[in-house]
Amino acid sequence: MFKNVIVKTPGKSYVNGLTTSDLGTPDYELLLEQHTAYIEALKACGVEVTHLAESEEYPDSTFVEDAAVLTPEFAIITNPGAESRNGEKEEIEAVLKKFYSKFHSITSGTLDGGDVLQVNEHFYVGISERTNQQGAEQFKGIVESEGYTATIVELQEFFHLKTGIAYLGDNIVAAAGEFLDHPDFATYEKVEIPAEDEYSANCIKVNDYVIIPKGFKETKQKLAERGLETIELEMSEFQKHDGGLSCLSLRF
Ligand code: CIR
Repeated sequence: MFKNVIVKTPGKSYVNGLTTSDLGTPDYELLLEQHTAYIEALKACGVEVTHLAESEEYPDSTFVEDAAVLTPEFAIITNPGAESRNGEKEEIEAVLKKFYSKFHSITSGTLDGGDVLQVNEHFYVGISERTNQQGAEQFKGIVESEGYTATIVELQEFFHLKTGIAYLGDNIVAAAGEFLDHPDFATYEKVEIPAEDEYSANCIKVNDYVIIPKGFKETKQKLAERGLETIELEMSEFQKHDGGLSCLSLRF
């Protein structure tokens, strides 16, 4: 069960942040509404929300997931691979000091939290545009020193590992694209997400609910068939900047 989440309001500078999509310029007012709804959904899942104020100097900093990876016992401060985002880790580390006494840091390469998927005592670490081999190897070494295990996964097409796969508990993953037939995920039961619904592969299981983006009926239906209750959220303004549901919070 998750007890806490950390979220951060997007600043006005969000609209000038990084993106690879051609979905247009985000509407700031709508973005804030969607962020508020995200927080309400998390509260409905029974977690305590730590809500950070916006930072105009970091346009992408609402995507707090990329700056840290959290376990019940320790925090790993990452080393975000985009230069304009690298400094985000400092605020997150300061905030996490209220919750953690044991810290590790990625220092010998780059790593974004969006490239890390945890399944119980095991981590999958994606090599992407943002996470390099050295960062992934250092991460693997850290978690192994703490009694966890890790697999490094080379990404072919996805932006981050969790852009295309989510763990939903009970050995079930939601998977899209390159993860549908990926040997590293062969032992999981799969909620298969078709190409046209790929955005909904980035969903989050928070206690008794799976939060999914709105507008993906088939994904909702497939989750319902497995007995998973969903909360749907409009995510259009985050999608415009390559962000999904997992990116917007640190859950622990
Ligand atoms: C970026 O390019 O860094 C942001 N615009 C999107 C980050 C999304 N984060 C994530 O998938 N974990």
